[in-house]
Parts: sequence; structure tokens; C-alpha cells
Amino acid sequence: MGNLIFKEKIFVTRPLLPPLKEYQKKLEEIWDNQWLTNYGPLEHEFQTSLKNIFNAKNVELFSNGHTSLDLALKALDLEGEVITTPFTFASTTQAIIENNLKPVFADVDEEYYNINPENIESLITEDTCAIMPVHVFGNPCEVEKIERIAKEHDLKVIYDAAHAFGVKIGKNPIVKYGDMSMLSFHATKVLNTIEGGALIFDDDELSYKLKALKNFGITPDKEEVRFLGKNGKMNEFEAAMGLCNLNNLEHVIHERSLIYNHYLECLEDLEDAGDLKVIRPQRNVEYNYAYFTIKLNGIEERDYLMDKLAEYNVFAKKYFYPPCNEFPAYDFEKNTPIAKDISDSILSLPMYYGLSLEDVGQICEIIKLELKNYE
Ligand code: T4K
Repeated sequence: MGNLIFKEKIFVTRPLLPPLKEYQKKLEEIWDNQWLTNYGPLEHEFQTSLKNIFNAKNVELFSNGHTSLDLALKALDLEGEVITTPFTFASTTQAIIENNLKPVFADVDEEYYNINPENIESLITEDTCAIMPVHVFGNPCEVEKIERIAKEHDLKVIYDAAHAFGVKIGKNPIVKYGDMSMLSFHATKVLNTIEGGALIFDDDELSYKLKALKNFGITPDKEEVRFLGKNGKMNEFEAAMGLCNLNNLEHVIHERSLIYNHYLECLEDLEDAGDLKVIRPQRNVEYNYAYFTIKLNGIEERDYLMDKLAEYNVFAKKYFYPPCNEFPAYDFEKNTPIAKDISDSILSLPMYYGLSLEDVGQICEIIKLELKNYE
């Protein structure tokens, strides 16, 4: 064990930081502009960059991903039930509840852990107004099938694409699917603005409403309070971080792919032996290598390995445990056995730009050793 202990803590992720000089340059612009927040020039520049990257009609920026999701639902004026996935971060479910909507949980698929379209239709009632799927770990949902179901039943689709910046299906940016897609730019994401989020959508009317909703409901043209809004604006320091991080992103995603593939190679034997399961990126998808997760054989083994890794200074995380329909704060039906099994057995391993391949190899050695000790 001794020689496998890391001298410094290895966390599940580390924020992507641009070269300090690049950020300082942007800070000088802020000092020159004397503009810190409320639709400043850097926010506008970042918004324009994203519109170009996605070839999108509308991109609105927000103070964080959760606020983006919350205001997306408000802007769509929804009432009733929203079919969603239980295998996600608390934010997805809570945005639904905050809007006085009822989350209805559809079980997920066993390969990519995303909402399984086969389970959606049977949950549709006359109260259903929308579907909110999540591209978990950046792996695309079955967007065509979801689109077909939504069309047939006249439902809105709001994708939680918090993990999916940079992901494409064929040549299409993933954020172009559905009525709206939400991106998170939290410090822990592939692209960060420290805190931040965005909505990507086509409908111009939504743009007007969202501008108001993120500014206390005050309409952008008439300065009237027409909606119940909140303060959800992205500031200039955050936009500056986004712009700097964008410059380096292609290289960063390439480096992440090397780390991901090294994990795959190092864990191949364990996978072949059925000791764990890994996710291989989907065919015809340009992936962003946002997370590297392993699925073990049950909760005891997962918790054992997570605790053991910590003894070696490796801090993996249980993304996502428990499933959202098991949060003690709510009393939801718990009839999603696949999500439960995944949630009980899942572990996210360190995955970030700057993690060396040597460190990946060492983490995998620890996993091999400790799973053997567990037997
Ligand atoms: N939908 C989905 C599917 C999401 O996953 C999320 C967020 C949202 C919606 C909402 O988006 P935001 O409103 O957050 O933009 C983290 C993030 O806080 C959260 O953004 C993210 N999902 C979630 C999956 O992960 P925690 O509780 O795991 O964060 P924390 O503080 O434990 O950070 C993880 C590790 O990262 C730490 O062990 C150390 C490292 N770290 C973290 C920060 C913040 C650093 O090294 N430096 C840092 O500055 O939730």
C-alpha cells in the first residue's frame, strides 16, 4: 500500500484555470470599462462567442446552472407534471419542485444511465407538460426518441445539459436539441466561469422573458415589472473567465480524452473479469470526457473502495447517490430499480485537465489491489 499513497490530495476534479496573465488582461478591460455586472461588454462577448460556437439563435447567460434551469421552467409557464430522471444532481429535481411542478421519475437505461425513452410514455398523463432529461456525464440521451414522444404528446423538452459542453451528435451541438438546453459553467465543469450557466433555445419571445426573469422581472425595453423574477445575472469576472477558458478548450478536451482512454486501458482487465463497468463514449458522438465513472458490484463494495481510495489520498465521489426520488426531503415513489442499482454502485474517479497519466495508472493500481483485498 505504502508506495501507492499520493503525497498530495487528488480530488475528483480540479477547476480549469487559464494562464493568469490572460485573465489579468481581461481584468484590465473590466477596470477600464468600470462595468462589473448587469449585461457588461464581456458578458456580451461571451454570449456572442457561445452563439457562434453553437450556431444558436439565442443564448442567455445566468449566475449559475441551477438558476438557468429554474428560469427556463418559469419562462415556459408550465403547470402539472414533468417527467424526469432520478439519476442526476439534486438541482434537476429541485428546479422542477421550485416551480410548483411535480417531478415524475422514469427509470434510466443501463448503458449510459440516461432517462430511458421506453419508460417515458407509460408515465404520460393529461397533467404532463414537459420532459426534463439529463445528458448524464455528458453522454447524450436518446434525443430522437424523446423528440418523437414529445411531439406526439405536445410536451416541452428541457434538457439539463449541465455536463455536456462541447458534446456533439454527428455535427450537431447537443445543446441544439429540445425546446431549451441548460449548460452549467460551475468551477467543476469542463468549461467554467467560476459560477455560471446558460440556456440555448430558438424562440425569440423566450429571450425577452428570460432577460426580464433574471433581472427581478423587469422587462428589458419598458422597464416594467411584468414577471416574478430574481437576480440571476452573470457578472463580468465570470464572463472573463469563460472567455479565457474558451481559448484553451480544444486542447483541454483532447487532454481529457487521453486521461479517459488511459483509464479505459488500465481498467480493461477488471472490466473483462466483471469486477466493474465503465462507459465507452457513444459512436457518432464528439464527447467532452467530462467524468470518468466506474460501476461496482453493489453499495458495500462501492463504499469500501471509496473509503479505501481516501486512505491513499484519492477523493472519488458518489455522483449521483442517492437517486433524487430517494431524498429524505420528499416523499416520491421509488420505483426506479435501475437508477437505484446504478446509484448504489457508482463512483466518479478523478478526472480533470492536468491529471497525469502516471497518476491515472497509480489510481488504477490502487483499485486493482483493493478490489482484490475486498474479495
Ligand atoms: N444539473 C446537473 C446535472 C448538475 O450536475 C448540476 C451541478 C446542476 C444541474 C446545477 O448547476 P450549477 O448551479 O452548479 O451550475 C459539484 C458542483 O458544485 C455542481 O455544480 C455539479 N453539478 C455537481 C455534479 O458537482 P459537489 O457538491 O460535488 O461539489 P464539491 O464542492 O464537493 O466539489 C467537488 C470537488 O471539486 C471537490 O472535492 C474539490 C474540487 N474542487 C471544487 C471546487 C468548487 C476544487 O478543486 N476547486 C473548487 O473550486 O457539486
